[in-house]
Amino acid sequence: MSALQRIRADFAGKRIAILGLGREGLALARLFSSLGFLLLLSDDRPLEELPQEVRQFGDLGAQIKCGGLSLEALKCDSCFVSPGIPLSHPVVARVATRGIELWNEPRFFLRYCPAETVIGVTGSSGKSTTASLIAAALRGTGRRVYLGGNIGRPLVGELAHLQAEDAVVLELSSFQLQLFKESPKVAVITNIAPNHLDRHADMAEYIAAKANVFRHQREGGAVVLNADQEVSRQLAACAPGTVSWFSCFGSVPSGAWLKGDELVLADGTPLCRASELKLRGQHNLANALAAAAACDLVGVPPEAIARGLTSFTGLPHRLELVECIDGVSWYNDSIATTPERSIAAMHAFNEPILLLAGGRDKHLPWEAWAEEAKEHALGVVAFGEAGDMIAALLRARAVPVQRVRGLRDAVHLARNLAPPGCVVLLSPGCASYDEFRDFEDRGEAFRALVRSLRT
Ligand code: UMA
Repeated sequence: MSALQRIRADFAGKRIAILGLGREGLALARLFSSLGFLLLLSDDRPLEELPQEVRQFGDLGAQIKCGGLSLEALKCDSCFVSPGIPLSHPVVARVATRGIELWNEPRFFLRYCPAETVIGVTGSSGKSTTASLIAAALRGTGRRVYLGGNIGRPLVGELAHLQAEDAVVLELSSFQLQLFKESPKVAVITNIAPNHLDRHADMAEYIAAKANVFRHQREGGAVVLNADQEVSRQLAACAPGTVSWFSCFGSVPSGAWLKGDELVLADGTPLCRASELKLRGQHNLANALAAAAACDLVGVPPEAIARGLTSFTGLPHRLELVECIDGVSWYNDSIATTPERSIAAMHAFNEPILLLAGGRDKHLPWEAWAEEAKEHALGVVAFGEAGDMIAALLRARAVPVQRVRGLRDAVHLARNLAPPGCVVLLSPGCASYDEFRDFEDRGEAFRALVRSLRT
């Protein structure tokens, strides 16, 4: 049976609620609507603020309830929840207590995906880069590769085209993994550090969600873990399949590690030199090793792994060089929505750094970040909701800091403060939602602001 036939059979006669009409919700609505299912589409935002496409589903017979998630969901048989909606949302919580099964787009995709090679990548940071590196190496083998998930591309729409011999690389967030009852055959956890503690009850719940990427694996499953982190090493104990490792600091029994300046497989097979990678920073070395270990597990030859790693030039909003103006290099690292990631970004430069930090804090610890800023930054411009908190921490350590309102003011002040030879680094350590739609919107605004400095 094809994937679509299986979906038709499993969901026959069921009424489906889709809560949250963003990228995932709309992709699901397209699929289910094309298969003729009865749909309820609902969102907390009013209809006027949602894409025009939502109305078209109404014309096709879907029930549309916007301006508040609808309790009509309680009358449905299956409920799909967008990752942006907390499971503690009163409507979602009521649906769950009613015993209605909660799904999300990647969980559903995984259930029906016909591809034999599926690699799920999660972690607190580096997931998109690692997933992209794996996809680049796999493409080098001539296979058709689908890269999607949290990286911004729901893949349910591809279920009709996917073949058993295709490869899928799926980036997965803790919000998505929370609902998983199956795991991809090959899983990667890049690292674990505090993140999203405004959404998860505590670190234990966050780690448990991440562990779903391998916890439900069956025989033949494998997970790649970070040997350099105690919290990751501990996860090996609950792996049902085999465990492979990556390390920047020592050899590993299987997987990939950094031997001097060379990335090698566990058996000593050389891949490439660290200096051949086009990505900056120690954290990207770790991402490359994680990708190499995953590729090795699915049989990508070492030459193809090396080609993938050394040809990849990076993703937007991740240590992305925007402009060099009057000897100052402006970098967009808007993806850094945690202090931990902002620290990793500071470590990627030898040049003096003027750091732009702030936005909406996610209830994360900032002490270590402030110590690193003292070490690595010649100054900080603090902006957004968290600006006062950040400024206070830095002043207590005598780090030069100036507080401004938003990103626009931060860029204009940085223009005046940054000496030639310096890097201005937007690596905010916070979520963007106080000022922007998401980190991409913030990164694009930053690019535009920086480019406007030229005129
Ligand atoms: N909504 C409600 N009520 C709420 C919250 C949201 O109705 O309480 C509605 C919103 O009004 C919106 C809809 O839900 O219309 C969809 O919101 P969403 O944010 O879940 O949106 P999607 O466009 O489906 O994007 C999601 C992921 N978003 C989040 O996890 C918040 C995207 O990850 C992902 O790329 C996309 O699915 C495809 O899988 C973004 C992200 O920030 C980039 N991820 C976090 C991260 O990487 O740290 C986890």
